[in-house]
Amino acid sequence: MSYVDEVFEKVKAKNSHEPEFLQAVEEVLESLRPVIEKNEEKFRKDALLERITEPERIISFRVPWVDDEGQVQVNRAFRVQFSSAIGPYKGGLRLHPSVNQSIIKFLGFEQIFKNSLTGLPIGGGKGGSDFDPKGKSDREIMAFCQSFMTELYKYIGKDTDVPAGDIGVGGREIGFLYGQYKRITGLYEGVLTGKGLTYGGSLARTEATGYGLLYLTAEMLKCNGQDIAGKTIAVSGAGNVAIYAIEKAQQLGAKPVTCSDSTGWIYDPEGIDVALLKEVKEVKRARLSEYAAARPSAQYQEKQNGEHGVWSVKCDVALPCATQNELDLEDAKMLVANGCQAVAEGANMPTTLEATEYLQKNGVLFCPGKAANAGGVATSALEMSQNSERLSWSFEEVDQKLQGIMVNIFHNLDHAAKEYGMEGNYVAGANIAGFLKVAEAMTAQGVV
Ligand code: NDP
Ligand code: 2IT
Repeated sequence: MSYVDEVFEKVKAKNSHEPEFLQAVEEVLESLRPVIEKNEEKFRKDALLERITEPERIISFRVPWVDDEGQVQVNRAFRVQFSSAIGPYKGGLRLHPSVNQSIIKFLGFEQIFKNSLTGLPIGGGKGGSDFDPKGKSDREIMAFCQSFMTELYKYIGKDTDVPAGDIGVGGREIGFLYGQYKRITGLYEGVLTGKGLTYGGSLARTEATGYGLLYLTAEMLKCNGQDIAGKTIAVSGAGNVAIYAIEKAQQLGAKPVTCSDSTGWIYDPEGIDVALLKEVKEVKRARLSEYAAARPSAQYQEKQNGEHGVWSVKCDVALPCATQNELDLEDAKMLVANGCQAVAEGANMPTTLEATEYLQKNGVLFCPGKAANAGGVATSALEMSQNSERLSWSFEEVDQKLQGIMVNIFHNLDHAAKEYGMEGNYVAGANIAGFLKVAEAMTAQGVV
């Protein structure tokens, strides 16, 4: 059996109850075949793939907090410190009822390669809890965040592990988490990114993931003889990534016509009104039905299982920006039938393996999340740099660095795909380019 197959069998046996983690590992290992085959005995002897697929550390803990009725609630929380080969653990915190160890491990595993692709010195980690922020008061959110940090602070620090936001964690939550870290430790340090601008945050971090997604998508189209300007875009999600993807798409002359949340989706043929979307989702924290109520051109559909949602809309480019496995094979068929030419993942692993394969086989340009959404974590690393030098850079300076990083990422994965004889396979290119740096660092540092 090849070393790659051997390791995947072991990973499956050890983690049979973690489907999302296995999905992420399968995709990466498949891509790495040509790299591993070149030097199979060395990789096997060093157990490099066994090490890279096993987290350095998983911390799991309970989070007790008191709700507004005086009732004690208990949630389960995780921090997976996956790989510190190229820098301190770095990755977001997710608050969503679906969070479990499989989800946090898949996210932490993806983060290793994503962070490597940014070219910046950050290792891979991820955390979160099954706490549901929906419908909670600000006081309840604060109570949860303070209790969460009261355990988490023991394992993080500006040079060891630097969490940030993800689903359900934005500026409000990062503020509460930061305040509690500072109170317990007495340290005013860059232990979290995505901070507010008054206490060490970076300009353009809020926009970075969505903007970065568009910078990369524009470059991918350009290198394939196309222009982002004039393209009709289907976007899913209505959170941090989706909102700023829509904003940047419009600035680049494209027309995003959809967005979605956990209750339904919007088709707005005149183009999404970003100011209204921000008002509904960022300020009021309301449902998308409120967007439709305020906008005559928009149609709202309740979410229904088995329907294609935003992927049923005719578009040139699709940007899934909500959550994992939200674009399946049937959705992919619909996109292809409707003439979609490119898919770039704003979310982490939003496209199933079958859907990815179908899109690639049908000539759709496909950029995986670990490359396409790396602008968020890259700008987090820029926030860490600013905190270290106790200076803050202008919006333009950060935005320009972000653009450079995204263009560079695309060329690196394009180059890696070509070098290994898989031209145009950006999934393989991203996994290979991300892996090579981490593998070299691991080898150099010996058996740790
Ligand atoms: P947010 O919490 O800001 O937004 C998530 C959006 O997706 C919301 O509109 C949410 O609906 C919608 N959604 C629909 N279905 C689901 C579901 N089943 N589970 C969770 N959300 C759902 O998160 P982000 O925009 O930050 O994250 C979106 C994706 O992008 C995630 O995959 C995340 O891992 C990834 N990502 C985020 C980065 C960042 O910097 N924030 C960086 C890189 C990747 P509703 O409004 O009803 O809650
Ligand atoms: O998935 C991701 O890359 C993020 N949620 C951002 C992580 C970070 O540390 O900024």
